[in-house]
Amino acid sequence: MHPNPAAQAILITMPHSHYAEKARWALDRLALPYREEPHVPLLHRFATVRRGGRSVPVLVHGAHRLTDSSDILAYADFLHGGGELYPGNAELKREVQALEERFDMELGPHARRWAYAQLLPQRRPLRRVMSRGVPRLEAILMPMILPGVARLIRSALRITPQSAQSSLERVRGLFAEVDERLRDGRAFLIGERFTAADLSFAALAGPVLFPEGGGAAYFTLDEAPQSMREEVLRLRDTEAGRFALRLFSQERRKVLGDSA
Ligand SMILES: N[C@@H](CCC(=O)N[C@@H](CS)C(=O)NCC(=O)O)C(=O)O
Repeated sequence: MHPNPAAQAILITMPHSHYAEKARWALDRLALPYREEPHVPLLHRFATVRRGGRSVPVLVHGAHRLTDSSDILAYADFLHGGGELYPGNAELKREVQALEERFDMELGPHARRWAYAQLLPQRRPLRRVMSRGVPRLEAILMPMILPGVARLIRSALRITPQSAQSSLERVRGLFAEVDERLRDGRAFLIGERFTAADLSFAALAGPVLFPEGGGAAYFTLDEAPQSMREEVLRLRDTEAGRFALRLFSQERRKVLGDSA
């Protein structure tokens, strides 16, 4: 079925989800018109399951349902005419996809686990970020369901002090790998241009960097516990951290003209 580019897309999200930010960044950059439909955790399932998904983000576009952030990036790139987020050169494209997958499988989950371990006890800011822009009824229900949501997140992500610490080590390791890659002074992770690899790294590092300029709802640094703040500042002060923050400030609001 051929996509109907005129139909307005719907992006189902949770306000604080870094995978949702990954998709949002791609849609914004490639100028695909969409309406965002944010939900609080748990209640998001009513919106995702009936669209054939489970987690957020889900993109609904005409008859199309994209239930994974990487599929959304590939789809948006295709609609835009191709070659923007994924290079035309097959070898480079494979490298970009491999890095994107690595960040999806490792950086996303480990950054999230460590961040939740620090932030789940901070109920007031947690409630604020998780309910930004959600339907009114969900915002009203949020204080009642938040304790259960926090328990569910802890058990689903197997959060313990030990697992959180080992996730932090994994994040530091990934940052060190990105530091190494950037050591030759390159401006982007692969090739000469911004690609899905750069976008994925920056978006999925969001929970450990608290970047400004993106579309995800985050705590302010002041609201985080002291030990987390110190670690965030350390990560920001690496090559990889500076690189991600630069992408947020220089690339996040860039909108590419339609190539069609
Ligand atoms: N592979 C998925 C992962 C998305 C993901 O883990 N989303 C989280 C939020 S950051 C989620 O929706 N978790 C709740 C659930 O799975 O129902 C993607 O890239 O879209």
